[in-house]
Amino acid sequence: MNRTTELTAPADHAGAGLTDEGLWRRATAVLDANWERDHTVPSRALYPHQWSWDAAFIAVGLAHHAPARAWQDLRSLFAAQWSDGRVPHIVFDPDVAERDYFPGPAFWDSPAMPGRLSGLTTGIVQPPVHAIAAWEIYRRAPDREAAGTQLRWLYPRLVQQQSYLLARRNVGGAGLASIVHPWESGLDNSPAWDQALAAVPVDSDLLRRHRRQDTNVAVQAHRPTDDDYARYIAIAAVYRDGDYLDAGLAGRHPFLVECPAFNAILGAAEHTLAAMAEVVGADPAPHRDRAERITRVLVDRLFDPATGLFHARDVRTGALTPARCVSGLLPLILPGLPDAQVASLRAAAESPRFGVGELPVPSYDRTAADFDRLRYWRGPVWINVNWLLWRGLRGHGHGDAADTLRAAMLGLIRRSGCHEYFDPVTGAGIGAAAFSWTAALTLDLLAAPGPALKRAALSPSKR
Ligand code: 2M8
Repeated sequence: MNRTTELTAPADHAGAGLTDEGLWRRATAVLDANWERDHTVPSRALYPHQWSWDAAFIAVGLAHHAPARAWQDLRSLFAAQWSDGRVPHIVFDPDVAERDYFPGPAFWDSPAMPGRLSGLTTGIVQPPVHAIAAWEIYRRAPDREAAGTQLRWLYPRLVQQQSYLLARRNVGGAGLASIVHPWESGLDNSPAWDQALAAVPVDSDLLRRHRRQDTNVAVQAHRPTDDDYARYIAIAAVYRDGDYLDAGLAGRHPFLVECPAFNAILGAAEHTLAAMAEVVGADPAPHRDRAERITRVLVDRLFDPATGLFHARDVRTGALTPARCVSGLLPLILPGLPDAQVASLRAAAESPRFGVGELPVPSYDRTAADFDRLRYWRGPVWINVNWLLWRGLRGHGHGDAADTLRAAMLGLIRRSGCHEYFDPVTGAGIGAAAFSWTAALTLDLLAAPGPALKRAALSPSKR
């Protein structure tokens, strides 16, 4: 599938009535079409390079369909890890033209950076979902010995990734990682950043000098605004012009936020690394300690008993954002989250604000005055965060709620296709039509044990 056909592909609509087997075939077709040499692109139309957290979600799905590609995808990403341990949020494909994605390699200028090891990359990061992904591929591997070799290659790199985030990004000093750009959260224009971003002046001239490309291939009203983009470019330029150095960020960087979802994933990764350490012959104890510490600090620092949710903290002002976002539910993925917070998050997920039911949870409080059902991370339903929530509910023994959520996700994708995101009112697909993480996580959801699915349809011979 090429850039122009993806947004109109008929195969991605009219999926109602699809059998599990048909859905499986559709999802694997998306992943096959988006495979590029040694990695998967999120979407040929909108995102023609390799993205960091996308690669992790994609690997979870590839583990069911093409395990060798799952390992390869993660290895391609980690081959571009910087010497300080950071895993870049985009690894650019040198064969893709600069004009096909903005901001591309020329803007990030990473070849000039001393810590870069190989490849053209950005200098910012995304949530570290990769340990969870690697463990998922490993535990499903038909050949555990070969998979163990892959784990031994990845383990020290995953440890370095965590060390970078826990040490250099501990800007607030409490033991949580700060993000230095909204793109680092993966939830780009989430209302969680509105207050912190309001302090960043909009320089409209930046958009005259740097042309957005996303609105050439996607509907403007479904994407971040021009003001958002002007701020994104300004913040990225400040970090780039400081050589992507993290020392002294507290005094000089315009955007510093502790995100509950990013830090929950960081803690869950430590928990997973403890299991991995046992396999590769390393000491699991420091990972368990770190998982436990991150969980404790997250609860102390980002949980608001008044709302029953976790909230982002602006490190520059110390204030918790009032916005109730899906990121505030994701600490459920922490195995050691205390019962009180687990109960509170489940209640929030089932409340009218998020309302797991017919549809999965939206990215933002449905009852908020500025809930926007079409604009990217300000309302629409996204499958990756719902998949994390599903894992969290299952992990804490809330199998009934997890089953409801899984049925809602699969029902939506069956009806509307492997879209990038979905209208939280009608369920219509929005954004890229053949989106890799939606396809990948569909495979994981179909393969999971659960009441509603016809298991026979998914036996390996029929795949
Ligand atoms: C979106 O973000 C990129 C910038 O990184 C963009 O809008 O161009 C987000 O949805 C992010 O979470 C995702 O990783 C990326 C690629 O799918 O697209």
